Amino acid sequence: MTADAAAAAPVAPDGTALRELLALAERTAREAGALIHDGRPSRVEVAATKSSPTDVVTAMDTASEALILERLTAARPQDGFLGEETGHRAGTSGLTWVVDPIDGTVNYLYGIRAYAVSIALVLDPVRGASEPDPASWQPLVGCVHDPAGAETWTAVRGGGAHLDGRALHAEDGPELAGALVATGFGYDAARRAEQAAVVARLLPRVRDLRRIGTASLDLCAVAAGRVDAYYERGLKPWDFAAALLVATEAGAVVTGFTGGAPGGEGLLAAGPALHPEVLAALAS
Ligand code: LIP
Repeated sequence: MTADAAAAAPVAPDGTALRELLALAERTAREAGALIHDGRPSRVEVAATKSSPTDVVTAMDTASEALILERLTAARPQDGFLGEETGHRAGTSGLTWVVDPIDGTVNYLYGIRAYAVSIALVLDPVRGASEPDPASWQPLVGCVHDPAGAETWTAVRGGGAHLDGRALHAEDGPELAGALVATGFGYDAARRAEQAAVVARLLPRVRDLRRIGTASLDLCAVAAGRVDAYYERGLKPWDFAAALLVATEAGAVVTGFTGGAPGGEGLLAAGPALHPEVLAALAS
């Protein structure tokens, strides 16, 4: 690497090259992906439920997060950790790993081959003992590993997004009537009724809808042009932390439903030309 390139290479506040941190995230995601994919029993049992009887946890969710936590804290004990199954533990570096050990748990439970391991590292400008907030954090590196599809999505802040090493460039997007739009639904019955009403209004106005069941893969699909847009309300930070960076580094626009920062109240990702049309359609 030339001196100019080294000088331009993005680094974390502690001076670590972001590409080195991405390599750690990817290595760990691949190992966890092999655990859940190769070790998937013929009949997956529900180990527990969370927000509702359909919001399930399997033993593999727990095992995957334990492996990821062990690898990341062994390599970087100074960083914070926020995982879907074990919650938040503060660090001292101002950096936090945000982890979904199996995104698409219901797909995994049923044997539907659309689930992923999602690992992101975010800079928390607030820097404190509290959980990092998607409204203020800065994702630095992200890795979404799809073990069933044998695809790995990666991104570095300011360094672009890649699918299996190939650069990703999100398209501008078609007009609304020609758009293939992905979405997802919550685990709460009342919220699902609201979300069904939105679908009923949107479906006649677009090409078609897709419900893949894995937010991280939905966002990566926008980055790769496999869908034209993706929206969902009720996501958790670990669902989108890594794939949000993949989508934005590929050139997609990712906001909330009122145009601000994306988060649990709403996330919309689309190409730059299509994004305002979908935003307006959701607002109406
Ligand atoms: C899932 C998301 C999906 C959403 C599901 C669930 P999980 O995450 O990836 O987009 O529609 O309700 O939240 O629970 O499988 O990690």
